[in-house]
Amino acid sequence: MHGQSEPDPPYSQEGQPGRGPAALRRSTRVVILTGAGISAESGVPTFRGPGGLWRSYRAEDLATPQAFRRDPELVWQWYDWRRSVVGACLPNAAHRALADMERALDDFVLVTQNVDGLHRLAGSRRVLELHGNIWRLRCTLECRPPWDDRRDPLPEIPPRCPACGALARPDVVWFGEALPGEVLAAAMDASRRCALMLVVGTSALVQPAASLPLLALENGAHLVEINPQATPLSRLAGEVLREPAARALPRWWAERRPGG
Ligand code: BJW
Ligand code: ZN
Repeated sequence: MHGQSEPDPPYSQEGQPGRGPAALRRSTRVVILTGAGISAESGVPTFRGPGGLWRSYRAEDLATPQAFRRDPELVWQWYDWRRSVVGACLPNAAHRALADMERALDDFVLVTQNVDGLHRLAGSRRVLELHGNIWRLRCTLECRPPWDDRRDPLPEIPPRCPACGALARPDVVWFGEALPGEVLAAAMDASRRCALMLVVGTSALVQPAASLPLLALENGAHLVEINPQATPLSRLAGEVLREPAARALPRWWAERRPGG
């Protein structure tokens, strides 16, 4: 699906009729934005849509600072359960294709809204985690930097800061909280600079992540969406693959991998 006014994809100039798209250049500036859908085929539940977490739980009861102040034990039980679910999941072919993309391209930035850590597990080195990481905890009094804790289940609910004994919280971004400033700034900068942005498995409803593709478009980038369902971005994308990520992304990449 090609929007009429979209610029040509960065690879079309080299494409030969009837032979499909040509390879990207190593130097093509690429940004990837991923959401929960990329991990769906690994077994991680998404938030919205069929089987999504927000079908069974209210976001306001669990993913806000108010909810945590009201009932830290309830919030932690939910996160402990989600850690056990994610801990049993492995990266899929879409995560692996992105790790390979990082190795094959010189200017590649992977931005994720996911907190599951599966991109790193697949071999991605540089990942901008906009919404934090479910395997990291932080002290509510901020007496020390956040720390990794992969214990599953956690031995104590709610967990405490090992340094000062205050309540610990998951190092994730809840509704109404600011995203980590440097991470967001780097994601915005990369989005403005890129020639090609791939948006994979996000409903594109949650701000400010959902605005990154708009920054890319404003600066003339080609936008590709991989998602079985339509999103607010679909009509803006120059290319839409209405398929699950683990099928579409490895194929998209294999057809465009430089020198291969
Ligand atoms: C597949 C697939 C397959 C299925 N293959 N695809 C402007 C306008 C309106 C509201 C706001 C605004 N600016 C800010 C707000 C408020 C709010 C917001 O955006 N609300 C909207 C929902 C209305 N934003 C915030 O509050 C943010 N903070 C903020 O802006 O702060 C400002 C501030 C500044 C200074 C000081 C103080 C404040 C924070 C947002 C935090 C989001 N947190 C969560 C939870 C993280 C922790 C946890 O995991 O528990 O992040 S909510 C949840 O949504 C999670 C996700 O990262 C995020 C996005 O979801 P995602 O990834 O898109 O998943 P789904 O489920 O929605 O979609 C999955 C998609 O996959 C679907 O499209 C499927 O079709 C597809 N799919 N299978 C490919 N196999
Ligand atoms: Zn502390």
